[in-house]
Amino acid sequence: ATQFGIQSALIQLGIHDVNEGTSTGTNSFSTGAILESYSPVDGQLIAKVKTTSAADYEKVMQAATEAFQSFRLIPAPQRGEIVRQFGEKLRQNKEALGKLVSYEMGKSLQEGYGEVQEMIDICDFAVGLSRQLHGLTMHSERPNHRMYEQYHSLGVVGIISAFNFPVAVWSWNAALALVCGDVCVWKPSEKTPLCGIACQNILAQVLQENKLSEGISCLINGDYKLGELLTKDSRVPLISATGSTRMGKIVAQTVAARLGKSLLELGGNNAIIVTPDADIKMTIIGAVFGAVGTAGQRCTSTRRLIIHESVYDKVSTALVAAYQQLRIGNPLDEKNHVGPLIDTDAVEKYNKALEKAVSEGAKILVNGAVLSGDGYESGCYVQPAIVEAENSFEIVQCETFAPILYLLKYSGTVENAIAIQNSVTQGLSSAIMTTNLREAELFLSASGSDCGIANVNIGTSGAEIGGAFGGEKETGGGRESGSDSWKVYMRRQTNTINYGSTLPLAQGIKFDL
Ligand code: UN1
Repeated sequence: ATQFGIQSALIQLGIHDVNEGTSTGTNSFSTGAILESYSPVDGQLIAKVKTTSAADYEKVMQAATEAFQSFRLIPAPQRGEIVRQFGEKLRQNKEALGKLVSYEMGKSLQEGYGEVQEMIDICDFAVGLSRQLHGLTMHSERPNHRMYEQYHSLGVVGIISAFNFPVAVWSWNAALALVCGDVCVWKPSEKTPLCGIACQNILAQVLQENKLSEGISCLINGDYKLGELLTKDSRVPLISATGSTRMGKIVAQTVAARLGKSLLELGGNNAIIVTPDADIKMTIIGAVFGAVGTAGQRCTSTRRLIIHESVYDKVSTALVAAYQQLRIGNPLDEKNHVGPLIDTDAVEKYNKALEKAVSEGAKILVNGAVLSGDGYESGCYVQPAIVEAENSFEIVQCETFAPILYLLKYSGTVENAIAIQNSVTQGLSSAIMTTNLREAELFLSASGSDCGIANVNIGTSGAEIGGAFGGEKETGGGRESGSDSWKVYMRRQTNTINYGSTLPLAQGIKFDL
């Protein structure tokens, strides 16, 4: 940890009591059991964290609900000013926070910085939005009536985030929720609690400087039981959860049972269709980054390549050659392309998936392996694998959070490829590589990709914050980040005003007394 400036990054981010247990948030409602955070980079203990007990949770929720009463009264553009200042602080802390993301989660340093850049971008977006929380006005069917709608703050937003984007996904939710006048309670993944503490410390500074209550943004650390408290809590009108489909189904049912709202961003099984007219060079770059970037641990990672038989050999040969160039190792060292998986459980799942693929009849084109020896002591580094498979294999239908790329062959027209692409339970991201306008437009049409994200001549991962992010089917249907995703963080009210001196009824109903 002394290498690559991690120690000074931790200090800059306010993570001091590494041995006693760093508090969860500066409001210190954290008296629960100690959680240890180990780095998948070198297997070292980074710091200990004091988790949130059930009693602490109650205090946090009281602080949040109380803070909401006044925060919702602050004009939206002034709330935007708070988010602007938060974006400024993120710019100042980009290097330290990016390093911590890389060290605690294991993604490459460039991707760690990229994640903080996504946070800065969403802050900028939210600042503009704070003056554009528009409703519509409608023409009333009654004389001397005016009708319009307005958006009001919703309340406490519960945010449950995953280890793979330990800071950005929270910020997509928090930046929008804050300009919308909501307060947030965030439960980060128990695999990346320090990233949560670092973000909380940065935002808490901004709140303090503006003499605002820290209840506006709260952090809770702990395991799924803490998540359960949050999802069952009727004081939380919206739960935004990112993670596995298994988790999402539990969250959705729990929140629905109390008729709360949920915003779900769950698993993907993302494919790139490679047509006979594809630009092969672009295809290889997009596919390799999509499959091995973040060690295959993005929701948007490329899992399947659906390649036309006429270009199959050319593409697979080029891919195998590209995989030979990959450097696997310490992600803080910028010469490496691929870092570790998050933990040894993930390594186990990677091994099991490869075994299952072989047992179903797959042919391995680039061997998977768990790396050992110098620099690989954490046991979390694996060799990205390429596997020739059939879409019908059970393992191809599942999302394995690891760098395993399945090559599938199609023949005939692009409709056949689209049918293969859509025949999985997930519906997050998709792409087509083609220079043929007809194929590209068909892919984006009503009979094309069934995913929330559909790209042309771009891979499946690396979306910008300006668009709505999310997907269909078992991906959960939620939309976060750009476009009009903000609407889910507010409650809509329809207002009709009669400025006449009679009371005409809608639908022409007569009711005379
Ligand atoms: C995720 O994996 O949960 O499009 C989010 C991307 C990133 C976000 C991924 N901007 O890959």
